[in-house]
Amino acid sequence: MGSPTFSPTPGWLDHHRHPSVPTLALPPGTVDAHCHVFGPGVVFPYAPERRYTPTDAGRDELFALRDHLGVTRNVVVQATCHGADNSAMVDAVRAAGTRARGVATVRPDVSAAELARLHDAGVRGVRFNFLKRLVDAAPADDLATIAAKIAPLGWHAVVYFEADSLDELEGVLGGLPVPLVVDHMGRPDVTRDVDGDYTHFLRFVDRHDVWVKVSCPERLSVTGPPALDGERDAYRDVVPFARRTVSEFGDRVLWGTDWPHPNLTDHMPDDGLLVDHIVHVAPTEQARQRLLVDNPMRLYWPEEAGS
Ligand code: 0GY
Repeated sequence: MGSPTFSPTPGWLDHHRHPSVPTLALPPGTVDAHCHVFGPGVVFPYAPERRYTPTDAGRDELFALRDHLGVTRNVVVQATCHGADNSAMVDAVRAAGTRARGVATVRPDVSAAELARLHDAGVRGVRFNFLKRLVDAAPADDLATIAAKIAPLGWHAVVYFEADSLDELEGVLGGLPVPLVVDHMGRPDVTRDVDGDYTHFLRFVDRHDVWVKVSCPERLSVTGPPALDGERDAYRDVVPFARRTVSEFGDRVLWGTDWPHPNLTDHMPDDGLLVDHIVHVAPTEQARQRLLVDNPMRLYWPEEAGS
């Protein structure tokens, strides 16, 4: 049988092939704590149950972007298009050596031996995706079972949900025996006032010592990227949300590119611009050191973080 070939979902937007060089010099040791690899499908076939088929974006391209942006390490997060087959992610993490960690997707019947194999490869968390457009079944029932299995390994749960699911999910998420990391600030509606519904999320973060990725301005923004070529100031409407999160929870925030940016429909961000966006979110050197280096090191490389 030949290797499978895949065509991207019609209308799929490809990742930026020539991102700009950021103006911001990232602090040494910067971690991109949210990125993915897609395939290549011929080597790592996409999952039959996937909701989209991306353009291939493999590990070598990810490592090239890492070096181009001045990033030191990556956390490669399993994407739904690969289902619970973690092969592409594990291959990338292994190939990066000490410069990457992984976040896997597993099923509730995952064996201790499989978890040990993933740990050995560099996996430190499991992702639970609650977006109906990305997965068939909401994984709420699986969460407690899987969390009990990963707790002894010192792993955490990464959860992706939309703001209006928070009330429904808090009962499940609040009682887990593992640290909780929320993707993309819990996807707030950034057209609303930052002092409105978003404080509900912030209090949830406070109550349960949640870690927050202040990522994906390009996905949350309504005002969008710069209108003019060469302008570096983008996604202004997201800034109050990200900045407030960084200011209230400076020691539990993480940053990531979300490369290769699946499922965007209106534009593809310039990854160099996403780096420059960080100065608006974390305006001081001290805040950036925590966001980009100290916090992700504590979560993903605690043995090197020193405390
Ligand atoms: C993201 C966002 C998305 C997709 C996935 O695993 C995925 O397919 O996470 C999305 O479509 O919003 O974080 O990459």
